[in-house]
Amino acid sequence: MAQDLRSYLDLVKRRKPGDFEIVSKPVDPRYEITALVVKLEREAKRRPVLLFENVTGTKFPVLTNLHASRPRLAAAMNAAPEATQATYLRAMDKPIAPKVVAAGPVHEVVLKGDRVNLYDLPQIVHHEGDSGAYVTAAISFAKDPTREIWNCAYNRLQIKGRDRTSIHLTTGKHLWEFQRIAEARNEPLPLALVIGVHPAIALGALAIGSIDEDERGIMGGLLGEPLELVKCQTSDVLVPAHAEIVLECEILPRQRTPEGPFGEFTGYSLGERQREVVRVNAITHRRDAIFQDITVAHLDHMLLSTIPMEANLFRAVRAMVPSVKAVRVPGPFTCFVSIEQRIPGQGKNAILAAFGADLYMKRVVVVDDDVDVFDDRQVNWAIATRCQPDRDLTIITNARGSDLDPSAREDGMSAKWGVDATAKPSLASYTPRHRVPPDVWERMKLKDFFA
Ligand SMILES: Cc1cc2nc3c(=O)[nH]c(=O)nc-3n(C[C@H](O)[C@H](O)[C@H](O)COP(=O)(O)O)c2cc1C
Ligand SMILES: [Mn+2]
Repeated sequence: MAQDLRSYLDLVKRRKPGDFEIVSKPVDPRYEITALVVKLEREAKRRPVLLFENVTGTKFPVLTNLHASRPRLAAAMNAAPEATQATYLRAMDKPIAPKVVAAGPVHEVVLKGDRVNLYDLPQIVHHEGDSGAYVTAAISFAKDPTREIWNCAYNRLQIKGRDRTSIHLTTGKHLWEFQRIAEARNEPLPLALVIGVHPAIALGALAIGSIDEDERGIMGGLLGEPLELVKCQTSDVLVPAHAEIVLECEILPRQRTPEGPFGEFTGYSLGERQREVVRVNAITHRRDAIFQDITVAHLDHMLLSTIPMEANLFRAVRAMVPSVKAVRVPGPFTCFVSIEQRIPGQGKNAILAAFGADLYMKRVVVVDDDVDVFDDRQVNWAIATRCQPDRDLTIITNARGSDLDPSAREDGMSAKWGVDATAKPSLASYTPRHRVPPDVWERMKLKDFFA
């Protein structure tokens, strides 16, 4: 499978021409791109990939909304939409190690020293109140300072100077761990921030699991072949050879800078925080590079991250409750799990497994397998009719959660609640649901009564 963004864009155009819109009219990167994405979604019920050719203040075209459709993400993994989760799980189970190649188009243009200028990039401001221009589609590639373990993640960058950005590292996540190890030795942490990739690479970057799991192998698993990497020009960090743009960077030890306000994926803005500082030592890119943006908190962002989250949660719950049927992440910090409960207590165990598998999880609702977790009404019905809160609610206090939860009393500290909405002691012995007798259901044909 081709590993570059452009081949994937060609695929999108071939699959469904209306799924790709080129905007050649000039647009202001301050709010106008986000406005068009959100208006298309809300008013026209459309979520095409958008390529803005003429963005004020930059020569780079801006691509956004790439990930805003599940069938498009499935196509990126060469999967049918209904096989999305199974395909992702297979890539987690059977990762394909990356391979280093001698050269790649990402090095067609190399800018070092005085030629590094982040202000040449599109200065995109997404929402009212944002403190400045942000890069929202950068994937970090970094190595544990003590061993050969690599990590990838999305980390937002606020542009702070010609060669400076802030970086948001979620407390307790893997890149944060690497940075803390480097900082304890008073060393910078080399990393690369990669912008503009095939969405299989984007989905792989968001894999959640042990710090020892290499996201680059999952990217390979999704691509069906080893991810091709080239060495950076100013460090030993390895980056996708076919990427559009790479920022070769270091996170500086013992430095912090104010970051935000920024409209987060939660739909809120938490105001200014102190964040780690990135120095950019080189920018490399394709000759006619495309700059990629992700519209924070909208479908482009949320669909992309839920596929890897749901796969990881499914894997974790299955390790504890083999008869798990489905997992859905319907919104921030929340998941719904359905299980075929064979013995009492498995609902509670599913809750524990989900909390153990994902730092962000704050509310886990477990239902029986006759409830469709993709239908909010059914989940609410199960909570209302199968749950006694004094018996079925589990509250965990003072745990780590997302540092972007506005309800937290202290950044990143959170209580968590599990709701066991399975029928007790078992679905089979529970008060029956009513229905029309099956023979009558079969016999009554709509066409015999209505035109
Ligand atoms: C568009 C987008 C932006 C994100 N921004 C950040 C960010 O700024 N900081 C962060 O810690 N995680 C961010 N995330 C989430 C992480 O990438 C995700 O939790 C990832 O799994 C973390 O990697 P790790 O599990 O290897 O630690 C973002 C995700 C997406 C899809
Ligand atoms: Mn990781």
